[in-house]
Amino acid sequence: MDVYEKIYAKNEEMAKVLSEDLRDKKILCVNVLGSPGAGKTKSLIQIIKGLEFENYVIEGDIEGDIDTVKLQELGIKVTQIDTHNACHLDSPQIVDALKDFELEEGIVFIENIGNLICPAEFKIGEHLIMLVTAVTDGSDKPYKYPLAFQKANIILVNKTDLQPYTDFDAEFFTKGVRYNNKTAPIFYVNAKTGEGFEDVRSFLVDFYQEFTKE
Ligand SMILES: Nc1nc2c(ncn2[C@@H]2O[C@H](COP(=O)(O)OP(=O)(O)OP(=O)(O)O)[C@@H](O)[C@H]2O)c(=O)[nH]1
Ligand SMILES: [Mg+2]
Repeated sequence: MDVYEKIYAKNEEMAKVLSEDLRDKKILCVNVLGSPGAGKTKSLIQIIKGLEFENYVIEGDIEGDIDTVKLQELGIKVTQIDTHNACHLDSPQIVDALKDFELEEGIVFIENIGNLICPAEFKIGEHLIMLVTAVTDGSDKPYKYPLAFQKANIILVNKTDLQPYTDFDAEFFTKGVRYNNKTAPIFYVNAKTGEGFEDVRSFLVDFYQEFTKE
């Protein structure tokens, strides 16, 4: 096993332990993936606004705390990880960041680094992957970044208010998603107004109920 394989295996092992530990504590962990600027932070704000759980957010960024400050100002419990140029978060970083919270039963959302490549390859203890894309990203993204779409459990297509200004083709997009992923529901949302987020919250509530039943 070369050094990269070793790092990868260690990360996977730690993710498994973390995910089981969180499950025992009835804490659902959601890994939020998406390209830079697709609307991950704004979507999280809309989701958390109407979600009656204890909610926690880990903000992953290459540099800076702009998103963390936004969430803090809204009274959301949030902590920051700066990866300093690394293109994805890993399990040891999450284990460390979770120490910043006094966790109760509820949901931990982890906003991963904005890209559709590496974050899809590294588990970080999540039970659910939420992929946020936007009409402005283009409808070809499932074809170009298949792994992220394959791994997603729920897909948000954001910025529907901008649809008239783009050539986003919903049929082509859905075909691409379904080629990789037969089951993930696709929700069209507008994080600017909150439109469409009711259904996203319902999905999460139902998922949480199933998750805590087992
Ligand atoms: N018109 C419109 N703008 C949006 C919508 N959602 C987000 N935005 C804007 O798009 C920009 C990026 O949104 P963010 O939520 O910061 O995106 P992000 O994916 O968290 O970005 P990074 O953390 O930098 O990767 C901001 O200027 C938002 O105000 C939307 O539904 N419609
Ligand atoms: Mg963000």
